[in-house]
Amino acid sequence: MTALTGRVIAAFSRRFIVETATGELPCQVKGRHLRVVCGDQVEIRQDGDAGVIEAVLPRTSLLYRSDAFKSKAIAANVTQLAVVVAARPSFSMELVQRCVLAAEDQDIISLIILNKTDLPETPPALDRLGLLTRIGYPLLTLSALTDVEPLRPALHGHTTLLIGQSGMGKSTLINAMFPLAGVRTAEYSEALDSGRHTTTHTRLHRLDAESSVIDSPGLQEFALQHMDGHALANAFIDFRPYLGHCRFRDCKHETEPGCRLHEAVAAGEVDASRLKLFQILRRLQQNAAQRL
Ligand SMILES: Nc1nc2c(ncn2[C@@H]2O[C@H](COP(=O)(O)OP(=O)(O)O)[C@@H](O)[C@H]2O)c(=O)[nH]1
Ligand SMILES: [Mg+2]
Ligand SMILES: [Zn+2]
Repeated sequence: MTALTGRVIAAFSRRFIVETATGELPCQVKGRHLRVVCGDQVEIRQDGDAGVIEAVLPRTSLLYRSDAFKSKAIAANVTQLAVVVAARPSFSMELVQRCVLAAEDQDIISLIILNKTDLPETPPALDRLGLLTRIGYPLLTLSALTDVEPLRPALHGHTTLLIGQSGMGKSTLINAMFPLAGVRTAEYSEALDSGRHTTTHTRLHRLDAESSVIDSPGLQEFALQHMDGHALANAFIDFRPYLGHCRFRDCKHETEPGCRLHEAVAAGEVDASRLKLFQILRRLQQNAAQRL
């Protein structure tokens, strides 16, 4: 038995692959209460050609996936979120913004990738993304079918979580950047004897010693319900210069007089659709809190 530390590079339900200094090891988790996700730094005890995860080291960030009823942690220690969109099929600007908000809440930087630039509908898609690029979010344009090289410099030095609605070209990007991704996944699911989990796993692909990409095929939506109204407003980085300057300290930025955010919208300093999204999300959050 040997004690080791390593990083979780594949998560299949309750089974994991951990990368250590000496190689990759299939692992299970000790006990029912230890929560382990892809990207975690862990302490393991190796026994032959398998291991047991005994502890999770402190995380710098943790992102949650959500559905109607619960949220579930999906990736730890992510430093950058990359949201993939494309002109066809059309993408939801609300979903892109929700992703970026979840990242802001964890102090993670965001990158928007407009894929399929070979499509003629690309210019209107670029226009729609202006809502976020005007605020300062970086945008990278590429065609994954032709050339993924423009993406590499943006990934350097980061653990990037790659997400996107289905059809945007996420798998095409992953396969172009990591040609062995499919083979490794098959190997892992054999090592873990969990073939039936291959479609719901999360993977960390290494680009180089300092850079990696986490891919989670099922990822549709991030959880925002765990954020309170204050955290939510702060996640809108374009609101930050105005927060704390409303007439009422506890302003909900709804219909209160002297709301500095409403003034900023009226003056054209903040986009009206951003304030509207904030109000929608805050109400969802309140409803979720009432259900608990
Ligand atoms: N025209 C064009 N099609 C692309 C590009 N990248 C991916 N696709 C196509 O978009 C479709 C969805 O791609 P896929 O990678 O499966 O998307 P995912 O659902 O996000 O994983 C496939 O038919 C791809 O061939 C691109 O750069 N240009
Ligand atoms: Mg896919
Ligand atoms: Zn206000």
